[in-house]
Amino acid sequence: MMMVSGPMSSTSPFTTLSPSDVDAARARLAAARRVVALTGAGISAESGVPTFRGAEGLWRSFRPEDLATPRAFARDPLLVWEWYESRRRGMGAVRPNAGHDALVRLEEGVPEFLLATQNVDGLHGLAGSRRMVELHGNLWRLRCLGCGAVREERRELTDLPPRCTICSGLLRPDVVWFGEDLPAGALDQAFTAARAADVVLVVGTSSLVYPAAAVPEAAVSAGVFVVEINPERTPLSEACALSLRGRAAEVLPLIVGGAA
Ligand code: BJW
Ligand code: ZN
Repeated sequence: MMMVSGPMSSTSPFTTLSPSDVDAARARLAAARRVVALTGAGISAESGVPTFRGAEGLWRSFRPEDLATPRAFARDPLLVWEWYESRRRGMGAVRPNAGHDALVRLEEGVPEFLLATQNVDGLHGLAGSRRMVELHGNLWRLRCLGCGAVREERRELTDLPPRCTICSGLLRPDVVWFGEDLPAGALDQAFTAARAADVVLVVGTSSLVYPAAAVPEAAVSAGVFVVEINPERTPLSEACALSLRGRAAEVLPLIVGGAA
């Protein structure tokens, strides 16, 4: 069953993934009663969803301040909507991958579990995750700036910017932009669960965006066993108990087990 061996080709995600670290993570998870997973864009990378930072990231081609702030939306809602609609179209056909699926199996196997995702792509829900909070909202929901109504809309939006059918107010994507507060209940839940967990998994996030990045920091401070899964080093790598340098869709099935 052990797929990890010694040094492989330089492009292999397992190049620096040590078998003993994988074993240690697997043993910790097997014994854990309370587990929290914090995920970021990297877990969806292998489904074909672009990340934000890094060589292929969205912020290489687009400036966040032009597109992902309330001020940008107030200035030019059409421009912002065109960007979001092109991302929605690109994500319409993507499917969860083995990393999302492994977190569903993990949820089913531990008594207390919380998935806190920064992702807005909805792939965790599609995979079957249930005990979940979406810290940065969801791209498939629209929120009215006039009456506050929120509705799910997976169909292509043809008339941009979209308007509310109740009050004709401007609709916005129900996501969290820079400078905006995260859903308070969701963030509190993530902090509380992470501090009380036996194991916290931090998967596919650059650990640069706050306050989400403070969740595993709080767990480390509380003495929790924090495991990072990421092909790259991050500001969290040094502080956590294990940093598994590999791709989520390959490493998560190894440490969770139970894959078909
Ligand atoms: C793989 C992989 C594979 C690749 N497997 N891994 C302190 C200092 C300075 C500023 C701040 C501060 N505290 C707060 C702020 C402000 C700001 C912030 O954090 N800025 C930093 C960038 C410096 N935070 C906010 O504004 C937040 N709100 C807030 O703080 O409110 C209070 C407030 C009120 C008023 C004024 C000021 C503050 C809100 C943050 C909202 C973030 N929104 C976005 C967009 C969502 C909507 C959309 O999609 O359009 O959320 S930005 C973007 O970043 C998105 C992500 O959820 C978020 C995190 O990114 P993530 O997921 O980590 O992705 P990447 O691309 O960064 O990393 C991918 C990782 O995957 C990499 O490490 C790869 O190596 C790895 N990877 N392939 C595993 N196969
Ligand atoms: Zn409305």
